[in-house]
Amino acid sequence: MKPYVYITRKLPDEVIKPLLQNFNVNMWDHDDVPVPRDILLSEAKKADALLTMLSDTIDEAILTAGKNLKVVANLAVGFDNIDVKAASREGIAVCNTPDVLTDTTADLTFGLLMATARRVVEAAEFVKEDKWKSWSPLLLAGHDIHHKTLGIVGMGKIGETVAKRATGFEMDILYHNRTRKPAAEQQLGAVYMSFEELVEKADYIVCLTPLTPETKNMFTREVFQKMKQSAIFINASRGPVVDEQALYEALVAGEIAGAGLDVFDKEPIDASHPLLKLSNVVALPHIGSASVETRTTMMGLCIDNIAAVLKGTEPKTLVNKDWMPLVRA
Ligand code: 8YV
Repeated sequence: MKPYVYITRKLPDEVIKPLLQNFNVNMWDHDDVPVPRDILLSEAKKADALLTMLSDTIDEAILTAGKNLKVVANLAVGFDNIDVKAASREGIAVCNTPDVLTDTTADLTFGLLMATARRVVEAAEFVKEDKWKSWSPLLLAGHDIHHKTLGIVGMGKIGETVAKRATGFEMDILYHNRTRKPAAEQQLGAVYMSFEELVEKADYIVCLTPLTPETKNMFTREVFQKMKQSAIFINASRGPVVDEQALYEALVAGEIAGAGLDVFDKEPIDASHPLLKLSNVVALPHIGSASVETRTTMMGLCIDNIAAVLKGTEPKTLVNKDWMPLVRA
């Protein structure tokens, strides 16, 4: 019997083709809703491999139920939806999609910063809604990006690539990270500082840190109050890194000038959410890595990782470096 691969979202035929020769493949065939928990659980019980998305919670219950499960390949660089420790304990490889999405996510992050600072979305709606009746000097005037100070919180690969983009705009670059990044300091002139100092000094604060117990809710009301009143906050990492209520209150109180958000506490965010009512908020549906080229490459990488593990070899992008495949009956 061929090993069984379950994919939690419909992927294009040409992407899954390489799997079909050696594996039985089944997919959750509805683009508009994530796979329900009970179906995920029953599929995990049968599957040798799962190809998952960020919206699938792959917790201990799913992992221990997967008696044949050998690999979970997540279509994302982040893996905060997966209990990696439990996976290691169960001998299940966890794979992600780093590197291939770095440039694309940095492009979107920088674009979101530009859109928010220069009020691009508001201005585009203004034209389409037939509100453009005359010209005035400060009509939809935003703020400059060039020569301003960019503060990057989370200087991983995406953070460094955003910093690279910023050098083209002759920005001063500040960063905060768990570890110092000598290459970014030497090559991009990025200046390391504490989180507290960074949020006070930066004109634009870009959050790119992974979601961990340490980063959860790190942007509190107090943090927003420390920012300049002209500051713009960009989040392209994970929603729960921010206290969303605090962000809303800071925006309404004029403690910061705007926010560009690609991620939210609860995704998809409800359209009635108060944050979405604010004209100085640009909201996107978590599209950081969403270019056709990059998503196709990410899907291919997941497929390659699954094929590698099911063949008994090491996958290209393994998260749990302590993974030891169990010999399963
Ligand atoms: C994912 C992301 O594509 O890679 C990540 O961690 O957040 C995005 O690039 C998206 O979450 C879909 O799973």
